[in-house]
Amino acid sequence: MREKLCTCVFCDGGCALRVADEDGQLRARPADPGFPALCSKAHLIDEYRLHPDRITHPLRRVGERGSGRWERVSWEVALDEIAVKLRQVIDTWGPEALAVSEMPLNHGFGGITRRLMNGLGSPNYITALQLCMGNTAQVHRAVYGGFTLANWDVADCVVYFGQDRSPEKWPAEHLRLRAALGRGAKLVVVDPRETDTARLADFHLRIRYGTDAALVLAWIHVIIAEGLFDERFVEEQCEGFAVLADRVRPWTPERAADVCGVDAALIRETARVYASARAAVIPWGATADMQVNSTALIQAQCILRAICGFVGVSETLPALAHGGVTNSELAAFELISPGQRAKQLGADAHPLLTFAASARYAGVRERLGVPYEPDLMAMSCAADAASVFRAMCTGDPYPVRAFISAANNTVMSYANQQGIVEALLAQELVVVFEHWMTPTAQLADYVLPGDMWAERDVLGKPFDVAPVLTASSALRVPAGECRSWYFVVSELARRLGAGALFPWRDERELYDWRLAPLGLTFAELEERGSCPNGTLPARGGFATPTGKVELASSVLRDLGFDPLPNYAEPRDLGAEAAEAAAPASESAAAAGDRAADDAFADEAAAAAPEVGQRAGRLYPYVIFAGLREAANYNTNLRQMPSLRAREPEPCALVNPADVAREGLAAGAWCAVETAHGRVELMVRPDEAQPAGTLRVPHGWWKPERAPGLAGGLSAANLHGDGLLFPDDAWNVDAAQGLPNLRGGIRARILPLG
Ligand SMILES: Nc1nc2c(c(=O)[nH]1)N[C@H]1C(S)=C(S)[C@@H](COP(=O)(O)OP(=O)(O)OC[C@H]3O[C@@H](n4cnc5c(=O)[nH]c(N)nc54)[C@H](O)[C@@H]3O)O[C@H]1N2
Ligand SMILES: Nc1nc2c(c(=O)[nH]1)N[C@H]1C(S)=C(S)[C@@H](COP(=O)(O)OP(=O)(O)OC[C@H]3O[C@@H](n4cnc5c(=O)[nH]c(N)nc54)[C@H](O)[C@@H]3O)O[C@H]1N2
Ligand code: SF4
Ligand SMILES: [Mo]
Repeated sequence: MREKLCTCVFCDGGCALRVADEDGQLRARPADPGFPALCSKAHLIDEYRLHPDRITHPLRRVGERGSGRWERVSWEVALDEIAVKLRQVIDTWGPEALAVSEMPLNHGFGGITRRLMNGLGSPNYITALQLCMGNTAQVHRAVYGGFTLANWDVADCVVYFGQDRSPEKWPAEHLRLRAALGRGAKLVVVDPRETDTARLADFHLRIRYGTDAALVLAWIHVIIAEGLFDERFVEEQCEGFAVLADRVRPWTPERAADVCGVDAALIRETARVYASARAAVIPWGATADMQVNSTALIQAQCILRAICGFVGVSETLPALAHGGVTNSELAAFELISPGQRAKQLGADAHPLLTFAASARYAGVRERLGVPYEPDLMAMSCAADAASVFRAMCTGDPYPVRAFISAANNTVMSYANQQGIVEALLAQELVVVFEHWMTPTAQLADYVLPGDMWAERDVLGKPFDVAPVLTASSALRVPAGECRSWYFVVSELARRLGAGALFPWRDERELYDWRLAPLGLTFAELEERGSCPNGTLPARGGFATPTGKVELASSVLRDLGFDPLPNYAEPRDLGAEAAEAAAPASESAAAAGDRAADDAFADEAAAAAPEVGQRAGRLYPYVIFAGLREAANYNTNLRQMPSLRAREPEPCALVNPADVAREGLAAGAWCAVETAHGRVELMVRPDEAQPAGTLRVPHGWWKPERAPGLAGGLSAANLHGDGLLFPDDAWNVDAAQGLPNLRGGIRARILPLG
């Protein structure tokens, strides 16, 4: 095999690699020697491919769903039977009774799943990407008409909300951050934890979990009050400045200091640092995505960039792609009828990511001559996940009876894991496209074996906003009978009478068709590695309904929401109800225990005075899910021996003062309980974790444990962070419908014998 260029997707870092086969060993190097972004996981291609647990042929369930027993079937049999059942469901309940959750980054194909669903008439598409960047893109769109990206090459001030980058966690951005700091850029980190990244910061604001929106409102207050904004940009390009100024007037640094637990003088100083930078950036980060105030926070960040004049300077607003066929064009949204769009689940209550919001941009498309319906970051036309799971369980407002999970461990990648399990159990058909017998696959009727990134050719980044197209070449043949998602979708389409939607014999033919407008073939792109994509001509103005940067969003207003950002205190109604209902004696006993510990609590508070959290008596700790681990990726990679040795058990990070106060011990097992659920974790004392708060890890299940419901879905029912967080209306961002996993929810921690 000669050296090939490819893109690693062992995580969503998407590092560009140059891989050679040296005596049977694959050797991965950074594609650009001058930019050594790659982590240790990139070298595990064969360990992953040839892992004995990998599913390498189609499986059909034997016995009850979730019993953990399977038989091998041929692709023909599996696809025939799935198509027959899908046809039955669609004919009985309508196409909207089919829901899909997928992660296109993982299987390498954007657009094709939507193309089939649009052709069949189902609007009920969800993805875990909704919780991660996809929703950010929709808020950016409401403010600017597009999704801004930090321009690291010019940045002289970086503001991070919780991002913790390292050589093993998004190395490319870590390198860019290091380079910016090397040039003298200032770093402001807003994070309750003292992370490695926070240690590099000029200013570390140890904010109370879930209160970031209040901080940004105060920054805007200072910037307007002190006249630090870009008057010309505001005057010429923005609309809504007067109402914005009214909104932030009460948000003095003193008020935000009370809410956020950050010193008012520090809030003032950092506002000035940001506004007086030449080229400040607020790079995208997942922390803003999973809060009850997510829309308000992201909107306030967008406003900050705009009024300080950074849009188009350090914050790039890419034009929509048009040339090589984008995912949105491939998805062919014109195929789904208005009547079927209107049935999209959750769009009435939580419209921002749905067809209902997309419709608000029809006039913009006409004005700017956009020839297709942009599905910005694949997230402008999605259903509300919690509403889909509810309809799967209850049939309300109508039945959803068939579910496909494609390259997504659905059970573990939203809130309310218990509800998702119930939703899958209530289906007539569950199909999972996977590498492993994940907790989700354990609840399937058919598990279909997918190829992995080093076994397929991928035409990369044909997003609507991607300025480049990349080719990633297969390094090995697929293990066993593993096949691509294109094979599965096109074969199902053929069996469902929608074969005309997929006239391409295989993915390479599809890529040639997508590249034809650029006069390129996929083979030619493979030689080059990448090429620029075409873009729509700039016609002036922003792609918002008013053509301006909308500081007060007309889209949010028309959808029935506050057009301006505001801050609402995150609540835990479950914990509050439990505390109100607890017998006085129990509360008194709990209070008594704690009174005895008051000296200790004071000490802990003194150790981290700026991060005091507001918590109740039964559930005294504020929790957040996250702080990614170097040795795994979301719910994946825990079956890889070399990685598991580095991170063998799921750990709660607990401040040492709290470890002592709760009678816990390092390395001992504890239970973390919220009013919604319970998990078991190993105690890891951690000075960096503020007193009164707990970090619970994301995505832990144990592939070595017994599969099936009786075995607790390989310990997913023991460790999954989604067990702790409800998806009830009070714990989601109202406009987006997405759950809060970042503060607000409270927990208690108990030693386990
Ligand atoms: N090795 C490895 N790398 C990964 C991943 C992985 O699983 N493994 N996952 C990738 C993915 S999908 C993502 S999205 C990124 C996520 O990476 P990050 O954006 O770094 O997010 P997390 O690691 O979840 O959490 C980071 C910080 O957010 C802080 N935080 C929590 N709640 C709040 C809050 O309310 N406000 C503020 N200001 N801070 C808060 C936490 O204290 C924590 O320090 O990492 C990516 N990189
Ligand atoms: N409860 C909770 N939910 C969350 C988060 C959280 O912190 N807590 N984080 C959110 C975030 S930031 C993100 S990015 C998303 C992540 O959502 P996803 O990226 O969907 O991540 P996983 O849930 O780990 O599911 C990925 C699954 O795809 C499989 N897979 C990987 N590569 C391939 C492939 O090439 N082909 C096939 N067929 N399968 C493949 C893996 O085996 C794994 O089971 O989850 C979000 N959801
Ligand atoms: S950070 Fe590591 S695992 Fe993620 S894409 Fe880059 S090399 Fe692959
Ligand atoms: Mo993510």
